[in-house]
Amino acid sequence: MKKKILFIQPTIYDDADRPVKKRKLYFVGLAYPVLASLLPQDWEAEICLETIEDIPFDTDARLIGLGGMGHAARRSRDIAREFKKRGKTVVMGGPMASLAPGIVKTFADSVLIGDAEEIWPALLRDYERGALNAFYKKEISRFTRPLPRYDLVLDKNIGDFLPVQAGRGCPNTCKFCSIYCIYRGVYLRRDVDEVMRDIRHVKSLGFRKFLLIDDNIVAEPQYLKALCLEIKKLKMEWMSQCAIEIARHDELLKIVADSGCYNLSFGLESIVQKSLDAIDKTWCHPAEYPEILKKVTGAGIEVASEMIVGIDADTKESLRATADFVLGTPIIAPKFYIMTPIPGTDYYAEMCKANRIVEKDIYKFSPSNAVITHPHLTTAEINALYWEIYERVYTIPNILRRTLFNRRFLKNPKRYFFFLMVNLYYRSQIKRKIAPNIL
Ligand code: B12
Repeated sequence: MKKKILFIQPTIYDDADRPVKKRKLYFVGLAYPVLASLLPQDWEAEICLETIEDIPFDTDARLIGLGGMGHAARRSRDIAREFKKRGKTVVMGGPMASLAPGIVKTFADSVLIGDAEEIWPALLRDYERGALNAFYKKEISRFTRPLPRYDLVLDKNIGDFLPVQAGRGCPNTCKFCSIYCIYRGVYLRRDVDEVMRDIRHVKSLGFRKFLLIDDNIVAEPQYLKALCLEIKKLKMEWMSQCAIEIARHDELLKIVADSGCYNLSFGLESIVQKSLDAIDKTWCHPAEYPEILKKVTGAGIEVASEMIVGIDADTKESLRATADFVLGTPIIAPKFYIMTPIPGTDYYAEMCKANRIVEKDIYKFSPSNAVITHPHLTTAEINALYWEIYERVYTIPNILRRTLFNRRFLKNPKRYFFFLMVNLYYRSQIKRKIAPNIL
């Protein structure tokens, strides 16, 4: 009989501490299809997407694989405990395991730190001979991998795109960012041919779209150019996230747009230069943001944004001005997060040292809950300003202006209806005081 592992992509808790459940899950992570592709022949794998599926706690799998992301790691902890009660072996990996392995080890039998590609087989061998170590870590020497096992998620109610990864890590050194604190500025990328193999496979499975889940697809502009010239031939559509740097490369921006990229997410973080400097994002200049956003949307790529509320230089005025700023730009799906020190990041170490963390239970950290002291604002003020910004940015007229009245609407009505649905969904979450997210 084959040995079996059950991978679980956990959901998160809502404010009433209930696991969030949905009918459809748009974003499927790539970790489990990758880990499943690296299993020896005599192993089989099952993936459970908890947001849309019940966890089969009575599984015949003896080994349980769990990931953990940010504050969602609390759900991973609770799932791990349930499986431990049932005598299963729980192995954990992913960003929280990599950043805070000591914490994660308190509820998992074994913790894989960093990338799994080169150490995962050793972990499985140790498990088979009953000699699992507490921690596993091996930096990858060359970024290459077999075709991900997408087949394990195809029968589930997922979005109309699959994840593909070209590169990993980011050369920027923003101290609050989990990716910088895991990869320390190292950027590794796969050969264009190998990435194209995955994208072609996604297309052969009947998908017209894919999500490049890279942390910063413009980390090496020449590489991105070579990749996009190949992607263009497939006549597919794709989206991704990257540094605003992309707007500084006119030719590249055009090539990216021509290759089918229709949406990029930018970490703009703040409109206050001092706030950006305080989080080591000195290379971003808010004064340039309007021009950058105009350029990217002008090239035919819609922009989603991520911004932070409650960095040290923020004031009531600057945060209110942030809402004005967003409303004055073509950003189609703006998102905000309260400044949170993620355990394991340099920012967390700095906040601990300065004794500024007021919430000692890290499982209470969330995107909508201020947990550190601030020079000008109380935590209650930050929380209130957070919802005030969201309320203003997500009024019905503002949503319509961004989506249906978008001047590119007629070019692709289906796309803008999709953005309209995303905006309305975020609005409904805001009304229920849930930090907007498509799980
Ligand atoms: C796609 C994605 C999502 C999707 C899908 C989520 C999912 N559960 O898979 C969506 C949009 C739903 C999402 C949501 C969230 N996300 Co997210 N997401 C990503 C993104 C862009 C790609 C993930 C991915 O597939 N990577 C590719 C795979 C191959 O890499 P990997 O996941 O690192 O896996 C490798 C290793 O880590 C390891 N590994 C991973 N898991 C496991 C498990 C086991 C058992 C083992 C052995 C090894 C292992 O093996 C893999 C191969 O080497 C990452 C950025 C990134 N670079 O990872 C952010 C990221 C992981 N997300 C992040 C966050 C904060 C969140 C949210 C908490 C956001 C929010 N505010 O609500 C939620 C949490 C949702 C949840 N239920 O857990 C942070 C995590 C920070 C942290 N310290 O944990 C990241 C790093 C983004 C960032 N720059 O901050 N996310």
